[in-house]
Amino acid sequence: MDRSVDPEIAAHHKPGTSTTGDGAEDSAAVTGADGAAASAAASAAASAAAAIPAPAIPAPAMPAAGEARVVARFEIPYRACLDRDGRPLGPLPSFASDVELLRRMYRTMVRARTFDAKAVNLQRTGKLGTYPSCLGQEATHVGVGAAMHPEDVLFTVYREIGTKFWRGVELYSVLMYWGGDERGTIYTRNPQDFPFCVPIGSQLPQAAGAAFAMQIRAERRCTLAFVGDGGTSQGAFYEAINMAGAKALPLVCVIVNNRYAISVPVSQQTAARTLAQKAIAAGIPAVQIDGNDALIVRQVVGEALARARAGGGPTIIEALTYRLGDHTTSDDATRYRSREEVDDAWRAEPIARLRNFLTARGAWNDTEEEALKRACAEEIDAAVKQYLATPKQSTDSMFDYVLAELTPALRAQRDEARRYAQRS
Ligand SMILES: Cc1ncc(C[n+]2csc(CCOP(=O)(O)OP(=O)(O)O)c2C)c(N)n1
Ligand SMILES: [Mg+2]
Repeated sequence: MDRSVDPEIAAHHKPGTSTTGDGAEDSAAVTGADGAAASAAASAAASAAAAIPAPAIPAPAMPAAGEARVVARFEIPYRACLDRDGRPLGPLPSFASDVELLRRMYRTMVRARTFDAKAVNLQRTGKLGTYPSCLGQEATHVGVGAAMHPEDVLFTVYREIGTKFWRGVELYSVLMYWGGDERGTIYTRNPQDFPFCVPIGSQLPQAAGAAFAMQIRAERRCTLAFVGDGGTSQGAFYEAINMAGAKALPLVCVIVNNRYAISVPVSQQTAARTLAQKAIAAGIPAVQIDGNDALIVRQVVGEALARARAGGGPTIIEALTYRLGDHTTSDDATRYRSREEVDDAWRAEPIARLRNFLTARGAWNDTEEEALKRACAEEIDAAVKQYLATPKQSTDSMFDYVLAELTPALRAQRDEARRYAQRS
């Protein structure tokens, strides 16, 4: 990296520091281990360093011969508001007295779950393409939505319909997308948000780029990016969080640890005890939370976004949840996990938990539950009708928006697609 030409870095460094440090100790540390290389590098960088000095590298005090001295320690806090039955674990955040907010969160979680079941049925009857269920993850998804500001930018993976619904994406659009129609990525109420992202991890460098743009433009808004537990093994994850840490970008990354990447459990994915700790190498604050507790999700994501908005840089939040359904409609999870494990996960599921909490406070009742279920069913039926009645896009649309002029190979593919479409 050429620090001499990067105004961002220049802005972050104090004037008056030098490549060899402020004091004798620093100087020894920089030139001591590899003196020749260090001084060659120092002289090569001398003119640049004169203009934009690099920061001093603090030298650790020398340990006694053969002994180790701890130079840094890290901790990953865990946070939750409610127990499995929806009982408060202690004093609640102030927004918990906003009953209307909590009722809206609950309604959106139920709406997402009802839609989810319908989408799986549509796929089973050949009316939808492959579909990834969000069953069991609704608190993480809706809690994030409730913490974001409308002007923030959202990058999801493929499951987070609860966040999308909260931000105004229509049920119809989600059906169109999973029906294979790109018009399902047109979000009229939140056009700055990105569509679902299927290539694992690839949304993260884009999210870091969007956050960088916000920083350069001095906008007071943030980027929020989801990633799965499996996604944190991708190089793109590390590259993105490294940049976010180095540049103090307004990026909040929520790792949805649903315990599986298709059939691979987290224990086979990584030797790390938490996924949150991956943030430490990037110099980013990290926290692990109960992702089935909508209150703590709303709280911790809200705090992280507020800090990012105020210029405090990124945060990584690992939300512990469980994928109660199959990976997608192309999967059969009974082949790789036990009935007992899934039954136990059902006892910690997020919707009953929030309903218990609201009911105990007199903020929800059975009549409202019935009315909500009816309203969801009607709304979903209307969206399905609209989706099924939408005329299919021409196969040309796959080619029309890729290049201004098609290459001969793409022209041949377009013509083949036309012939295929006429046959089917
Ligand atoms: C780059 C890339 N490699 C592989 C795949 C195939 N694939 C689809 S989903 C998935 C697992 C992702 O697991 P995780 O990140 O935990 O997300 P989850 O599905 O559990 O929400 C894989 C490997 C892909 N979509 N993209
Ligand atoms: Mg996963």
